[in-house]
Amino acid sequence: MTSTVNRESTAFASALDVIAQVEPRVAAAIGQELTDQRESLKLIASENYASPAVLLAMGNWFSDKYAEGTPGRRFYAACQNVDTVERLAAEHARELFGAQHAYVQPHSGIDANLVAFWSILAARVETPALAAAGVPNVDALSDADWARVRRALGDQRMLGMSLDAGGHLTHGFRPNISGKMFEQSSYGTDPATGLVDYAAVRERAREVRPLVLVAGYSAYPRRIDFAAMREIADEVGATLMVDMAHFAGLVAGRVLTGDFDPVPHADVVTTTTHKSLRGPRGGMVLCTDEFAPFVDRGCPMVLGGPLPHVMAAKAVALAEARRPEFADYAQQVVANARALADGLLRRGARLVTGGTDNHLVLVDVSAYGLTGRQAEAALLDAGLVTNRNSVPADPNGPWYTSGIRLGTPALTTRGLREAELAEVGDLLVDVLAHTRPDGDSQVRYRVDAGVAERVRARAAELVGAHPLYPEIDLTGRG
Ligand code: DSN
Repeated sequence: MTSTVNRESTAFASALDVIAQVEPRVAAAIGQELTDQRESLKLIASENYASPAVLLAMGNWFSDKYAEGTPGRRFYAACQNVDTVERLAAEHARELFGAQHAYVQPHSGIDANLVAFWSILAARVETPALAAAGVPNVDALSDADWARVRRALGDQRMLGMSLDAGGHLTHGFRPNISGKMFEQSSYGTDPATGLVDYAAVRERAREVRPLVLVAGYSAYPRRIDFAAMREIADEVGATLMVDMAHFAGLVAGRVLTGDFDPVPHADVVTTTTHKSLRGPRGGMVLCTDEFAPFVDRGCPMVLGGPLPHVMAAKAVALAEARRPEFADYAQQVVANARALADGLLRRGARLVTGGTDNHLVLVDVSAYGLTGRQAEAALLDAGLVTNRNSVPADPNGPWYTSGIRLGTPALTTRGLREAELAEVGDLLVDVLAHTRPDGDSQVRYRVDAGVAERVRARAAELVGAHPLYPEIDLTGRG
């Protein structure tokens, strides 16, 4: 055992002992979560495993600080150390992504998108209205002018990828506040290929003339041409916003470059920090200088007080992502996703778009007579953790769905490689091909118990060969 092993084991074991003195059931649940994560074969495309340094950066007294405002301009006293970590996180983000400005306070992807939407409204609707009225801020507007500005703010359009094509709820859909802020229109994918058809997006943008054109996805297994999206946005006078929550790690690791890197092309880029970027659970906004003053007002405009302990962890994660080994990781994530897709295709699985060129794969399980909900549950019985997802033109809607979304960021962090991911493809098909709906239920199913047992055992061997957090040994803890 090296001294690093001793240090990290000691840190986590001591933390659990301290927690157990107050509420042992919480300490036990935290310990059990490590055991469960170690034992499961996780294919959830939006999850990962943050490093011990990232995890430890969150468990401290930064949690006790209020820090509304931005570094150097706080509404609370004694924020000098929060300023240090927020500045560090923003600096790492700017350097890593080549962005003009970074705002690291959002607590999640939804929050980051809300900051982006309000910033775009503020920059492109409110500010021109103030200039036209000849006043410096909204407080100086007459009641009649303010009523006009509010109507203008509420009268804007957003164009984003449809949900069943892989778009995200926060891109203007009604169950999310964005769908109540904007009149939403969407673009889909080509029914024959499943790919984004940029000519069709242009056509749609010409019809809709949106204030905001959104590019980005949570279930599209291909790259997006952001240079093409920029051209479309420019043609119709839209602001281009990219939600790179899913693929931020691939941008950071220089797998997505040139036309496929959103940062040089978009006005505003949002992301989470915990998916392929492998940081703490949180969000972030990158933007051009034009939007920076508006983005920096995210708290208190739409965000609650910043979480300084999470900003500290973001700084650590972004520092990690600037290391050369993170680029190797990002390359491997994509190589593993290709191997997984190839393994599935060899066994005759039907994949949306026929494959992948990012970190995720979308399997259409209607080919096995299953809903996504049945497939997800049967795979879980066999020790394979996935999540159901709509496919384009999904007849089963967003709850039952017809798809299973798979991703490789987590398994790649564990160290699995192409041959193992190809075998995971085999295991997935073994289970799906031996699962049947129970009657006409969209929920109940029957899975061949022998197959599920065999797959579970093999899945355990595969992850057992790549221990999760090998540097953390909690055995013998009090
Ligand atoms: N929940 C995330 C995902 O799974 O893709 C996106 O919000």
